[in-house]
Amino acid sequence: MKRRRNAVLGCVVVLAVAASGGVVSSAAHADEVELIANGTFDDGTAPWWSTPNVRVTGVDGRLCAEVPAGTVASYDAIVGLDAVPLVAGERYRLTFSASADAARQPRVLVQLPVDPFTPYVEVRPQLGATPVDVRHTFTSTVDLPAAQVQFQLGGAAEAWTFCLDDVSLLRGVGPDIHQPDTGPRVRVNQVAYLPHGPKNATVVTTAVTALPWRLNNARGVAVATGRTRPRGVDQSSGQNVHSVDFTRYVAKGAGYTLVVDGETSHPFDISSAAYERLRVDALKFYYTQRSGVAIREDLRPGYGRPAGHVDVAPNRGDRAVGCAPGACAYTLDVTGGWYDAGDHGKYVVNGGISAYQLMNLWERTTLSRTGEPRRLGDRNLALPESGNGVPDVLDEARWQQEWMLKMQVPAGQPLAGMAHHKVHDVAWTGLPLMPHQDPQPRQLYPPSTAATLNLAATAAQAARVFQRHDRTFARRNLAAARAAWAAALAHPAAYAPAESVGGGPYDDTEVSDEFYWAAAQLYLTTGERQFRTYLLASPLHRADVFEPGGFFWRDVAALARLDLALVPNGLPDRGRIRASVLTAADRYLATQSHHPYGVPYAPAGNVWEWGSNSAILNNAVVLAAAFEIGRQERHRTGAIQAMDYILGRNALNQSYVTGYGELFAKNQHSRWYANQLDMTLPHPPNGTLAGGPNSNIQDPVAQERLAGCVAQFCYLDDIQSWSTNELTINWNASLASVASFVADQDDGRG
Ligand code: 9MR
Repeated sequence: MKRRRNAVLGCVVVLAVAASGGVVSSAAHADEVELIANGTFDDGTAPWWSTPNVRVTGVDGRLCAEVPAGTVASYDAIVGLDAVPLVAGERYRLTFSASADAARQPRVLVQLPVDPFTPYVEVRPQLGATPVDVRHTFTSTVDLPAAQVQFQLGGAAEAWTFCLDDVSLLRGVGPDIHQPDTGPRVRVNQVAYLPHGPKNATVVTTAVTALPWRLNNARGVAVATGRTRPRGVDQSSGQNVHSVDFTRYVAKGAGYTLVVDGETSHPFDISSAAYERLRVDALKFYYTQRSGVAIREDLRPGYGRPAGHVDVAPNRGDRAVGCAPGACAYTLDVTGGWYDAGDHGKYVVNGGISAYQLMNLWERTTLSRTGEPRRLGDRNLALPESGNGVPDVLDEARWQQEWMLKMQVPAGQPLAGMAHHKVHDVAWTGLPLMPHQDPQPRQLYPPSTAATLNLAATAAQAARVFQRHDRTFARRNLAAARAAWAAALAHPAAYAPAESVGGGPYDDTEVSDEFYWAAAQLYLTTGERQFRTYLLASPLHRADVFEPGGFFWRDVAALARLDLALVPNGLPDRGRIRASVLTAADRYLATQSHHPYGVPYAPAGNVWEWGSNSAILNNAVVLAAAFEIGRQERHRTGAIQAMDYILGRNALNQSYVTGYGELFAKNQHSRWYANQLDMTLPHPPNGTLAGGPNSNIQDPVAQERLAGCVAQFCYLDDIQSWSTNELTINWNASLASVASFVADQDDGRG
C-alpha cells in the first residue's frame, strides 16, 4: 500500500501537529531519512526474506506470511530485512501496520545480524484481525552499519497468517511527544458519586463566562441544569477550565452524563455500590503481591502462579540470604512478605508504612462512628486464611508483619535488634519476569535506623491490634518492637545510601519523624512513661507535621499525630493534638476549594511527586480523620471529593485505578502483570492504583514522550514508565484507606 507520506529513501517533511491538552508537539524534522527498502510491498516482497518454513506472498499490496504449525521459539519463523544502518545517538522511529488471523504477539526486533544476534530494539505488538498501527521511537545505543529488522513469528502450536504493510524506519526524527487522547472536555468521576455526597465536575473550555450545564439520566432526559463557574487557568494542567457543582441532585441511578459546551462526559453512577467493591479490590491487591507462597488460582482466577523466591531454581533466595561479602556472618530466612511494587525487592521502610496503613485501616474503622468493621471482617478478601476467625485485612497485614520480624538482626549478632534495610536482587532484571523465574542472587542490605524504627512502629501497632486475635503473636511483636526501639536509640544515625543497584534505595537521612512515629505506637500500646516522655519532648510533637505534599514512606510524623489523635490515650495535650488535625484538614480543604479539579494537593512549585496519587489520597486520609474528630461535614465532603480526581475528574480524563471507570490505567509497571509485553500475562488486578503524574519524569520512556509536560500531564500508561506508572504496596494502602472511608459513608450520610 502507498504510504500516506513520501518517505522512500530521502528527506521527509513532516508537518507539526498542533499542540492539544497542554502537551507540546514534536517539531518538524527536515532531516528524516527512510531506511526501509520496499516497506509498502507495492512491487512484491523483495528484498524481504523469510526462514524456509514460512511462505511469503504479496497480497493486495501487503506482505503476508503463512507460519506453519508447531513452532516453538520466536525465531523458528522469521520475516526479515537486511542492511539497515544504525548510528549511535541518532533517534529513529519504527512504524508498521500488522494483522494476524488469530490473537498473536510477534517479536519485532532491530538486531545484530550475526551471532549473538543481540537485539537493540524490541517491540511486542498484540495482533488480531484488524490491522494495528505500531509506532516506536528509540535512540540507538550502537553503531551498526547493517542491522537486521526481524519479525519473529514462531511459538504458536497452530498455523497462522501474518500480514504486514507500511514498514518504515526513519532516522533523524524529533522526539515522539505523547498526544493523549483526552476525550470529552467534561471531566467527571467516571465511577460514581455518592447520592448525598459532593458532585463536582470540571470543563476544559476556551469560554471565559459561565456556560449552561445539563445533567442527563441514562435515557438522555435532563434531570438537572445550572451554570458553570469559570475558574481561569489551572496551574496543574495549564488549561482554562470551569467547574460544575451538581451536588443538589441526589437520585440514585446509573448511566448519568453531564453535558456542557457541546460536550458529553463519560457516563457515571450516583450510588455507593462501587465503593464497597473498591475497598475490597484495593485490599485484594496484596494477596497477589505475596512473596514466598504460591498464589492460588481458585482464589484469584487468572492470577495463580508458583511461589516466588523460595530457593527453587532459577530463584536464588530468600530462605538463607546473606549480606554483602564481609558485612555479616549469618544468613536469614526472609521468605514471605509482599513484593514492594513491580520489582521483586522487599523493603522494610516502605513495607512498614504499607503494613501500618492496613492495620490502621482496621483500627480506625473499629474506632470510627461511621466505620463498618463487619465489611472488613473474616472471609471478605478471599485469602488462604479466610475462615480463621480473624478479619482478612489483618491476615493480609500479618503476612507482611511476619516478614518484617524476619528482617531483624538476631540476638547475639552485632547490631542485634536493628532491622536490615531491604532484601533484593544484586542487579536489575528486565520485564517481564515472573517472581519464581528471577535468576538473580539476593542480598540483605545493612541495617538502618529508619528500617529499625519502621519495625518498632509496626510491631508495636501489631501488638495492639492483634491482642484480641492472637496473644502470642502480639507478645512476639511487642518484644521485637522494644528490641528495635532500643537498637535505634543506640544507633540513631545508620542511614541507607541513596545509590542502589538491583532495587530501590528508600534512603532517608532525617529519622526524627520515624523516632516520633515508633514512640507513638509504643506509647499507644503500652502507655509507658518512657515513651510518653519521649513524645512530649520531641520537637515534632508541637510542629506542623502535615505537609502540602502529604505524608509518605520518608515522612511519617503525620502517622504518629493521626494515631495520637484517634486512638484513645492519656497524653495531657490530647485536645491540642486533635485540634492540629482539624487545622491541617482545613488547609487541605482550602487547597481543594481553590483547585478547579478539586484536588487537595498543591506541592511546592507545582512539582508533582513520584506517586502523587498516593499523596492526594493520603491528604484525604487526614480529611477523613478530621471528620472523625470534629464531625464536621466539610471534612467528610473533602475526603469524598478527592476520590473524583483519582477516578477520572482530571486533565487526562482517565481513572488511575485498574477496572474502575470508562478509561483506566492498566499497564502499570510490573514484572508479572506484564500483559503489554506478553499477552499471555494478565493486566494488574482490578483495584490497582497507578503512581500517577510525576513532574520529574525519571524514566527514559517518560523523558522521551512527556518532555515539557505540565504536572497533571506527566503520566503515561506504559509499562516501561516506572516513574509515573508503577504499582506499589504503599500507594494501594492509601487507596484502600480512602475507598473504605467513602464506602463507610453509605449514601453520603453514613
Ligand atoms: O515511591 C518511591 C519514591 O517516593 C522515590 O522517589 C523513588 C526513588 O527513590 O522510589 C520509589 O520507590 C520505588 C522503590 O525504590 C523500588 N520499588 C518501586 C518503588 C516505586 O516506584
